Amino acid sequence: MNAPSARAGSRRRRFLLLSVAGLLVAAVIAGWFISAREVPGGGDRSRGDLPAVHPVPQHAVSQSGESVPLTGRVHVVAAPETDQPALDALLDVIAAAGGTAEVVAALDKPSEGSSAVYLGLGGEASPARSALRDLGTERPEDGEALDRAEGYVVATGKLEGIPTAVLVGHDGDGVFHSVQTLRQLLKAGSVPALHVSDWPLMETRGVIEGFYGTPWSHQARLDVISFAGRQKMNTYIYSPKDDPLLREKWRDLYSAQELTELQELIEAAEANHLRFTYALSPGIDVCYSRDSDLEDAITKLESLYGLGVRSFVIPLDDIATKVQCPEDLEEFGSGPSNLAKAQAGFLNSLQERFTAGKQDLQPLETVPTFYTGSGSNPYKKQLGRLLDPAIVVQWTGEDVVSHRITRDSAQAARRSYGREDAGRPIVIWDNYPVNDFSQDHLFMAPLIGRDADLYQSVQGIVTNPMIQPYLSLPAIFNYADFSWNGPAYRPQESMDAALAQLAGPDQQVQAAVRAFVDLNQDWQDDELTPSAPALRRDIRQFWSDYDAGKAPSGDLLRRAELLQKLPELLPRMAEPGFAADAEHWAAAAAEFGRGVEEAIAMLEAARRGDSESVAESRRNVNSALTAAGARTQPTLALGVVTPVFGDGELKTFLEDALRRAPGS
Ligand code: LTM
Repeated sequence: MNAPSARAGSRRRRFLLLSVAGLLVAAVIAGWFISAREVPGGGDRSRGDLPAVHPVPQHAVSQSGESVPLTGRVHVVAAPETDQPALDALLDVIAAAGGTAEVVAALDKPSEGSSAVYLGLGGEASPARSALRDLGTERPEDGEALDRAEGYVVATGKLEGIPTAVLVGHDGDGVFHSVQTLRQLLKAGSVPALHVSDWPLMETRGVIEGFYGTPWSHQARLDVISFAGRQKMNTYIYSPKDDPLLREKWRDLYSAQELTELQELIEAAEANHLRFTYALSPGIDVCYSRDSDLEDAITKLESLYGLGVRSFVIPLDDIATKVQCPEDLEEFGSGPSNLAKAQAGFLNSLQERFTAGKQDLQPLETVPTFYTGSGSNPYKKQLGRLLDPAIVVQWTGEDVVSHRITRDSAQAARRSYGREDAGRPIVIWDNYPVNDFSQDHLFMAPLIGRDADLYQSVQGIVTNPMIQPYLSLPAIFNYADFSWNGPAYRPQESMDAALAQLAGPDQQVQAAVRAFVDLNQDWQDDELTPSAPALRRDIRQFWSDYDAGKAPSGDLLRRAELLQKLPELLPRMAEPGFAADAEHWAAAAAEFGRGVEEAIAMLEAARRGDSESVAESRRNVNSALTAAGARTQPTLALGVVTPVFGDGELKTFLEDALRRAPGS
């Protein structure tokens, strides 16, 4: 769907749109020395009193034994080839805990009162793996964790007489992830006695900056990459629709300044164990059979390869659905599947001429022009038959914006883009929480409606976020949780954890963030994301008290007071970018908060028969309504728009109050 039609169709789509005894017996049978409970297969919620970890690990148990303090002297035992970002992250964690780290290649004479952390690969000969064996706490799941890509184990115990934590990864990614888990497990600067065996269920987990509208700033990209890395995602796809050098001017090469910024992003992605995927979208005016266009595409991709990019996608979405140039028409005819023939030829040639000989590239990906639905059509049939089977397809679900994505539908989609006997690997391009088609709205409800076992049908999932990068972080957190361990994903739990992390420790700030997010739940009228549930509850209670002639509970008034403080409280969040992105919505919410307070005062004055106060409050409610309706949010192509909240509950409340107060 192209931008204007996506926008025009926006409002239209609103409508289309385990017993403890049993476990102990099992543990004894297995010879595990554990004191905690666990639900296998990712249901990691009864892990004794271990701190919550997101994404939820496949297996995590608390154990009897000592915790490992990171507050004093800590020997970090790491072989020289240990992944540097993982080592840096570990040193950060120790410093934040108040400890002093000393990095050594082997632990000869640990000083008294010190602790040790082993960090490294899980190969049989590695010091970290030997340390894990020496702890004597290995569990059956460790084998799987250390066999699977990105898997890792975190275990604690005593070695050489000192408290020791061992962090072992299958590969560099796994080593890095183990540190991210450790970071969340600390309790008062110590690692509790535990054993975690973990791995991701989806191979591709990430963010696709793939929306229309103002592209993210360089700093925002760096921040999102760092956030995604901490949440164990592994992919960032650079595909902003309004970067002309990706689409309209796809043939043009980058300037030195642009190359420097791209280089920084590529390095940041590497340092956070993310794949930087570059998306070149030539479909607007490419002539698929013209050699010079193929050469131009190869030259552009080579320029990015030279910078260190090792993953590429050729998105062919939102373009003409038939070939355009005379050469293509002559070569592929004008039938309905001519586009698929032309695109398959172009992509296969890129695969042969650009990919061939480069051993370090990820499989090439594409977004077909028909990227939705699981049914077949002449285009998909032809593409499935002709396109190199190694090329991965990105797919958005049954719709462009898919409210539900099921395992069966993804299976059918795999088949529809593949050869008759075999499906094709697909990555879900998930159009949530993207708001380019509704730029006056924010979509901040937790990710819902995706089958927990989707990982069995797809290679991965990437979220297409909102134009506001920092307001997209909660959803990105949800996607990280869902894609790592779908069966353990609980939308609200994940969202609560995300908001707590982004807000930081201040309780008042946390309450402000929750109140703000509550106002922005409504995802195109989806029944699983009801609009402003907490506000609605307070409003309902208010009117019920009012109609019964009772004194109101005060919840609505407290909420109104909190909304008025949003512009002051949101900038105190641990993540300052959130407040900057939210600025105009927060200001409008504050005006609505003022209006609600005035409306309550107006209704109380009316009860007392104080007509002068009613009149004054009425004026104030009206001025709040006008101020809240101001056009303040700049957009790229739509001018300045009014920030809108959910289904307009605040506005409706004020209008109802004005109508019900005498003298209207
Ligand atoms: O979804 C795809 C493959 N393409 C575009 C996106 O760029 C856009 O962000 C979304 C939402 O408007 N719709 C699309 O069609």
